[in-house]
Amino acid sequence: MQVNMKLAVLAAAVALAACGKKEEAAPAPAAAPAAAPAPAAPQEVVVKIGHVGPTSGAIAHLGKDNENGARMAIEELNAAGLTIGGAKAKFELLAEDDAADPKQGTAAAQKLVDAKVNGVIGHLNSGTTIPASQLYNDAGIPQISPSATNPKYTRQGFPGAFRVVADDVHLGGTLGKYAIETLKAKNVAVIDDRTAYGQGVADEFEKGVKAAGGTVVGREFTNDKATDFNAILTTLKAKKPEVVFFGGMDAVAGPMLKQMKQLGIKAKFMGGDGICTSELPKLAGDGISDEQVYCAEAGGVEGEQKAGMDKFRADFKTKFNADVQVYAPYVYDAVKVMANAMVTAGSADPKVYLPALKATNYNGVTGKIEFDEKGDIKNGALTLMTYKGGNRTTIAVIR
Ligand code: ABU
Repeated sequence: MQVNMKLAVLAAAVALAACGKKEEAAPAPAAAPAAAPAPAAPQEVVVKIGHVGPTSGAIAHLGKDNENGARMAIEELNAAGLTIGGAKAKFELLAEDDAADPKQGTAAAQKLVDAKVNGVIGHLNSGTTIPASQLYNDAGIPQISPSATNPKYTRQGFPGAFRVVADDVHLGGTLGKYAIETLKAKNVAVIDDRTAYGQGVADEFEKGVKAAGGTVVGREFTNDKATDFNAILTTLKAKKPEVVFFGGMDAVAGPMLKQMKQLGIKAKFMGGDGICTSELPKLAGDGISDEQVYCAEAGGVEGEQKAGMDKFRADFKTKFNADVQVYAPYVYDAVKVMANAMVTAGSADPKVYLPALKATNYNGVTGKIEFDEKGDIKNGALTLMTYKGGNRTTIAVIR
């Protein structure tokens, strides 16, 4: 016990002495803090580009056409080895299907917002593009539509909303004037599918007809999933129109043409860009005859610029074993325009590259792309077309 006590006292004394020594010790000279190494520049920046179109449903052929345009651009961007702000850029495509349905459109948009995409190309339809644009705007994500033509999209005051094609005011108005002044119709009938696009372009067509001195003898509507038009076509037949205009997409226009033939309606058939596809002759079967259908693509090139578009179409056919439907080249250019803005700004951060996107001055396969203060393409073109021998044939490119 005693030994133990002695040891305990000794240990306490040693500990105290050590403490005292510590207190007495002169403070060590402060070592200069080592300079923090500068953060290394990232070797690679991953750029997520969202794309949305209907890759299922009745117009899946158009959604796939658009998506393939995006795919082609992304592959070329990666092959080019671009750098953004000194880092090698790796572009990734996040492709979503909205089935041309407004509700599925906002669900797809939310997925892309949650995935923190750097920008969005799409959607294909006006009816999906407009509600989705609210989500992208709220999230500060720039969006370029390659094909939605309803004017409302760029008239909401969203700073990040852009469009690389002409709108329905231009499209419908020009076609209305063409029906009266060139096709020499006096009486026209109008049908629309009640979508944001179909109803809008039909309204603009009506205005164009009336402004050119024509008469709208009947207006009927259907929907974008309908297959039976006998009732409305029979009503319109009695009014003897020389032209029937349809505001809607090719999947509805095809069967409508067949039924017009079955009912013996000999009128010319007109529509906007939604029917002006490579697929229309297949969808219409024997319901389409040469120079019966007139439509317009909401863009176009002429002169020296045609070579670039022709090469794109040939490359697309080789790569996907499919003809361009309508808007693949516009999607392709939209992706390149967005990437170009990121390279120019040295950042894929939407806040940083948005000013460069607004200031775009880009020569693409679809021609020169510059945006006006709303985000619409400046000096947009239209390509008037008809069908001969089952193929789209260009009549003229007009501005
Ligand atoms: N512009 C024709 C097809 C897309 C849309 O605007 O709904």
